[in-house]
Amino acid sequence: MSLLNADTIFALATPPGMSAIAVIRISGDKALQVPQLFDVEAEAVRTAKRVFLKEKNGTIIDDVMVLGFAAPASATGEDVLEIHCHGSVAVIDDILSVLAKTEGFRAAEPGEFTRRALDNGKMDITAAEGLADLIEAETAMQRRQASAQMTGQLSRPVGFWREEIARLLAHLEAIIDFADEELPEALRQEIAADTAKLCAELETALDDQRFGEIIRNGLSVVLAGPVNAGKSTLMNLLAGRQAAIVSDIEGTTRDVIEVRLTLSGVPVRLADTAGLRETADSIEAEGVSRAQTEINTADLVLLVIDGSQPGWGAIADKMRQDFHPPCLIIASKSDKGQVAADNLDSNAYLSVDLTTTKTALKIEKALHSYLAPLNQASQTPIITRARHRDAFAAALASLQHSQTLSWEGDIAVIAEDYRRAASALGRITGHIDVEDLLDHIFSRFCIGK
Ligand SMILES: Nc1nc2c(ncn2[C@@H]2O[C@H](COP(=O)(O)OP(=O)(O)O)[C@@H](O)[C@H]2O)c(=O)[nH]1
Ligand SMILES: [Mg+2]
Repeated sequence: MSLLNADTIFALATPPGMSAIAVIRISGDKALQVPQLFDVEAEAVRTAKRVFLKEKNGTIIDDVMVLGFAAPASATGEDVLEIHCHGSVAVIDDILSVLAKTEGFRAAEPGEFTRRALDNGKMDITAAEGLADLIEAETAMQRRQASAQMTGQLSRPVGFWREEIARLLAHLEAIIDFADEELPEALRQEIAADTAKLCAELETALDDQRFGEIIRNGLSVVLAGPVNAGKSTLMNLLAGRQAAIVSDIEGTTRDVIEVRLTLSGVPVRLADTAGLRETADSIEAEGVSRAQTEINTADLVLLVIDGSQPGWGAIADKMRQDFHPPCLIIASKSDKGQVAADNLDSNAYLSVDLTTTKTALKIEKALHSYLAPLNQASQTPIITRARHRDAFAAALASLQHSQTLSWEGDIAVIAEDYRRAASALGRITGHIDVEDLLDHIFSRFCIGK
């Protein structure tokens, strides 16, 4: 236990401000003695007790409920006490200030309860990430993915693969230890086959079209195109509010404006950008450069262009050549008369009148092919962050490298590859050390196996 962990920590667990009930959570060695600080004798382990917390002079602070959990059977693995008081700013302040003045107690740092749960083996890193995502979830899809990760959707397969790699590694180490003996061909084949199977499973997990990251961060959709095309008008239409300034003055939008919305159940981050053009205005030029950065990292670009102007098709076609992500062309101002584009098939773009709210639905429908796969994914993806993806890719690369080596000459290098693969997966859950796993596996080996 570190010195900091020796403190008993406390925090308001509910949002600050006025509310019916507020919960103050306390974790650490002294947590269960807290009622005594308020002149209350209450044994509250695993029972909710109604008590009157009092000031030193005997006046009642509040009529509260206390609920205790004794270590290790608590959320943090330490003694925990919850005080359910009335959600009054004054009551909360009184209780917190008594705690703050007491020796051995201090206010918790952000995330410190979860950190202690992690340190005490109550959860692994993936569960902590899942919990953070759950708290931040704004859509049902994000909530489902977060609870799945919190309850082992990622850590289960990772644990299984890591153990499988360690099992194969144990065989390799045994072979190294008994180097003078003939290498059993059947064992070599079994290890090769099991490794190939593992690689295939890791490849399948990686081949997920980044759905997990997209669900967590929102599908990144960028509105791009020439100035005065209607990008900001479209942004406001989809957002259902005046998020961006709309005007017929060219170069109105300069900074990137982002709104979060849900389209067909899918969380979307929609970014409005400055119109793409050469400009002498240095601030607008910075806006254009920011627009280009947004475009390069987007999942989808909506290229908005004034479809009532002759020649728009050629401009749109030229612009989209520079876009890396998939691009949907939106020809605006159809109310002013849609000019046909010679170079584009009529179903290669969407002709819209952005002055009517009905257009929002039309655009949402047109986005269906991008949104539906996210909505209909048969199972929740297991990778939800770039760090998971990097670790999976590193594990796969090490295993694949091992398969290119010769058993006769390079068995020690092969073993090192397995060790690297296991540590890469271990980084995901925070179980980096392979040796404990090996000890466990070797303990089940009998001599000669
Ligand atoms: N008639 C008509 N005017 C539009 C349409 N879309 C945008 N506008 C107008 O075009 C001008 C430029 O729009 P804005 O959204 O600021 O363009 P941006 O520079 O691409 O962001 C504004 O005066 C809008 O009201 C449309 O579909 N029809
Ligand atoms: Mg604009």
